[in-house]
Amino acid sequence: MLTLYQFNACPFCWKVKAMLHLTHTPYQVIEVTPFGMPELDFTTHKKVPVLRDNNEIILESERIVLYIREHYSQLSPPTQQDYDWLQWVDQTLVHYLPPLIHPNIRTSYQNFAHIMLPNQFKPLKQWGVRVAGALVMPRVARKMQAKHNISHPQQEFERALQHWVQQGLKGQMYYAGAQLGLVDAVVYGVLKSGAKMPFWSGVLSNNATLQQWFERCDAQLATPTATLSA
Ligand SMILES: N[C@@H](CCC(=O)N[C@@H](CS)C(=O)NCC(=O)O)C(=O)O
Repeated sequence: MLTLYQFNACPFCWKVKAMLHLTHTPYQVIEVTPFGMPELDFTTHKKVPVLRDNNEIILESERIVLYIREHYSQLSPPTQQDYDWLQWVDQTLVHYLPPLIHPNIRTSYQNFAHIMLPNQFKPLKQWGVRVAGALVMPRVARKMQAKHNISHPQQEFERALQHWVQQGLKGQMYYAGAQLGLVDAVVYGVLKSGAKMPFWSGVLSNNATLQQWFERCDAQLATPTATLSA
């Protein structure tokens, strides 16, 4: 069985999970400990997601998505236009999430309730990790915001999603027409990573077409095909 090494909060990992769900591929999840990532001792790559398929170790979310398509689905290979959207997700869309989730210590602390798995650590450590995360992440998010020239995260995120609706969906049910596909799964997965956070309901209420597409994706992609490994 495939094993996905992940952080529950990681948008790149949600992208991979959406692809596994799209292709109905069973997998097990190992939640990686953020400090030192000891679960990844078998590789020098200290980033999640990592996918293990028997002896094969696949790194980097886009490569993992393409690997799943090739080995675990009947989906056609992506076109150049599909690749452009995958790039857009990694190089544009994903960068809005940290400043939206961690704009300040208070909101970051509240959002950590959705980021951390319940009972991920013993109670005192769970609280300590949440506090430490809420102290560190707003600073990290501000740095990323500056690096990617984001001035108004919410407005720019909503504009990016308008772009997806107008140029990606183009009035269709899904990106490729009537059929849910790889590009939908990748965009949906990244968005799903933030869907429990308060900012997300505001985004959806401003964009009915996005909301309808997201609900259609949810109906098909939210069902896990995973088992949680201890
Ligand atoms: N390009 C990578 C990005 C993955 C990535 O940045 N993962 C973050 C979590 S969202 C991570 O593992 N960070 C740990 C670290 O940098 O120490 C991919 O697409 O897989």
